[in-house]
Amino acid sequence: MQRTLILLKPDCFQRRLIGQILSRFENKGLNIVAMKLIQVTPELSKQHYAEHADKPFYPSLESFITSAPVVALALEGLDAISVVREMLGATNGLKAAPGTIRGDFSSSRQMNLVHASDSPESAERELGLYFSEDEYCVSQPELERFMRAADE
Ligand code: 3AN
Repeated sequence: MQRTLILLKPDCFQRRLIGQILSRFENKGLNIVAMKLIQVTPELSKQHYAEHADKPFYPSLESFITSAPVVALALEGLDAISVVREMLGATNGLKAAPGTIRGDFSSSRQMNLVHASDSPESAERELGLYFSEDEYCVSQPELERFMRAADE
């Protein structure tokens, strides 16, 4: 089992797409194990986007991610990190395949609706930025036995 950090970004909040995007993760069989609505601060943005903090586009990225609330959530599931990245599609909504979340809802590189961790190392680091251990609610969903076999 893996955990991954998801952010439903300000464009998702403003466009009232949070319910629809959450449904796609629920429908896939991923479990929500932590979730909250927060305002990202400039400090948190710099930590989250540490790899981009020196790039010319960073000021625009920070201004966007701090412009409205985001929903931060932790999803758990088998191969959750790569499964969610596949569900999102390419970073640029114009290039994301139809059927992916960005392919279906975004026409932008910046306003691409959802962030998801891209590796186990990123997931561990990013989950630590948004959640403390006592914020996780782990339970065995009743439907689990209809979502996958016991030995999968
Ligand atoms: P992903 O969200 O698919 O993990 P990242 O981490 O490469 O993509 O990029 C995060 C955000 O940084 C993008 N959503 C976009 O807003 C911005 N970004 C990334 N690369 C560029 C670029 N070359 N020019 C402008 N903005 C960029």
